[in-house]
Amino acid sequence: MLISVGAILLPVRVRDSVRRWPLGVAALFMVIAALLLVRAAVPSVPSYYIGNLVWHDLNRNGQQDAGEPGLNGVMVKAYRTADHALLGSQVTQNNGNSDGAYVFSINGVASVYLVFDLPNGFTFTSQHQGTDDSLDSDVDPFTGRTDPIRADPAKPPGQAQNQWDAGLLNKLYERASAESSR
Ligand SMILES: [Ca+2]
Ligand SMILES: [Ca+2]
Repeated sequence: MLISVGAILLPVRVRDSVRRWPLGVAALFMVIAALLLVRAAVPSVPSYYIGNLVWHDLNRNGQQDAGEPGLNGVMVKAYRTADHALLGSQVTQNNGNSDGAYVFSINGVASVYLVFDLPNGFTFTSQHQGTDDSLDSDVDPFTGRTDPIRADPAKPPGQAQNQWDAGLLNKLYERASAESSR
């Protein structure tokens, strides 16, 4: 079927599509703009480091004190909080400054938690003692697990979170100390 548009004769389908295409283009631009806005509104996850110490809590107070040594050879595992997927593992070692050190580099994962494997003869010290997070133990003594750890949005990418430590007690050491003090 042909209709007259001014002096132009066009098929109805062509005429309709010509009339509607500006709306189609506008809608396409709106969709693209909306996608760009959504992308801009969703913050990317900054990279961060988690560390850094497993130590022997000699006086059993749940805090790092002068003279309490780091413990090498302890397995530390990092899991993604969302689905409990294992992201990686570390064995504590001397990092040039201290025994008992570990570090994880986290990229693109919003939240993780750590699990510390107890060596034979050891138990975990009390969790969250005192007011200084850089000196306390962050491990649940019953599960060996930390709370979820997230990047600090106020800090730039590559930030270090070195306050995630684990204090261990040694039953044999405690017994020997108690007997020697009698
Ligand atoms: Ca201590
Ligand atoms: Ca801590």
